[in-house]
Amino acid sequence: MAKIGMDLNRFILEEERKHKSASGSFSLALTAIESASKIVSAKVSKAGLSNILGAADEVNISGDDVQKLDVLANNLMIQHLSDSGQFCAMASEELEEAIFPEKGKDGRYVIAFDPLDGSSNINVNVSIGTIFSIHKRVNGTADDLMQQGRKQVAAGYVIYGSSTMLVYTTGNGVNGFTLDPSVGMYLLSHPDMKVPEKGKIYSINEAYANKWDDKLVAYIKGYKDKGYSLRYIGSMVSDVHRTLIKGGVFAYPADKKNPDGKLRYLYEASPMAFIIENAGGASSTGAEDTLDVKPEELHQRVPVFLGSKIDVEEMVKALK
Ligand code: AHM
Ligand code: MG
Repeated sequence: MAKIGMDLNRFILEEERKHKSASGSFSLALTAIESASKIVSAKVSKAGLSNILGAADEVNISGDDVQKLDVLANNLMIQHLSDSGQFCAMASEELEEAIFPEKGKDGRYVIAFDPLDGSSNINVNVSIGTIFSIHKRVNGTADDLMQQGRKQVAAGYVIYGSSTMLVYTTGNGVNGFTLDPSVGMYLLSHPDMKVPEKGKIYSINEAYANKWDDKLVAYIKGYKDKGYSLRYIGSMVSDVHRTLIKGGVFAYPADKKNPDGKLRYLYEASPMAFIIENAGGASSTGAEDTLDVKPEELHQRVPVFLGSKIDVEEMVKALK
């Protein structure tokens, strides 16, 4: 097992060496995400100062407003991913259509990402994150983004929290790296992460209970009777990160107003499911394993239930 404190770049290279046929292309793809996320992290940590700095520092000469952080994160991701030349197609929560970077014409991968998930939390200083999902190129069209979650070659997130962490999997265990801001390096802090088989926390926006179906209302009441705690940040990366470490269930179900829930498949539900399942947990839409969904639209929504294997399986069974 890799040693605690190992630098992410070395970790990526050592992983690459395990695959005899690796060309280095995949490592370059991951490194592009790493560099973009470091810049986003620096910007997020100064978010509270943007009004102050904006006047002197960040308003451009034509007098345009300081760029909103989610737009900035999106631009940074696009720039770094495009420059890497490894991606032939990209989809972002911020863009209606897929984009095809000129430099990535022969890129071997496609990527979907949410540059700054939970961005409504920026103003209240709550942790937010970047989520990404990588698949292999098939024929170089936007259809390559419409692959089942199970076919991901990598998925991960960066959480901009009390510290910045990058957590990712290539389908062979989940590893977490903490950014040491003094040296600007991600260091292995959470090797081989595992979701506890069962937890004591449920995480759902209970304010929508009057739009849920009766089975869900009854099931959540059961958690209270069993002594579970409720934790809901309203920032998926933070809620999933806590679920990965402490166990329990994170859910964003369908309700009477949103028959498919709120969260998007390509860059929210699918990568998080890949991470959680690779850490020994479970993930479901209520109807099937999240990783079996074959998406049909770029911004398709799906209901989400994920977390500890026993908790998720019991919940999904009870809701059927
Ligand atoms: P966003 O992509 O517009 O930021 O919305 C996604 C966020 C998730 O991070 C979070 O799980 C969810 O919205 C919270 O929604 P709600 O406020 O309805 O509970
Ligand atoms: Mg989002």
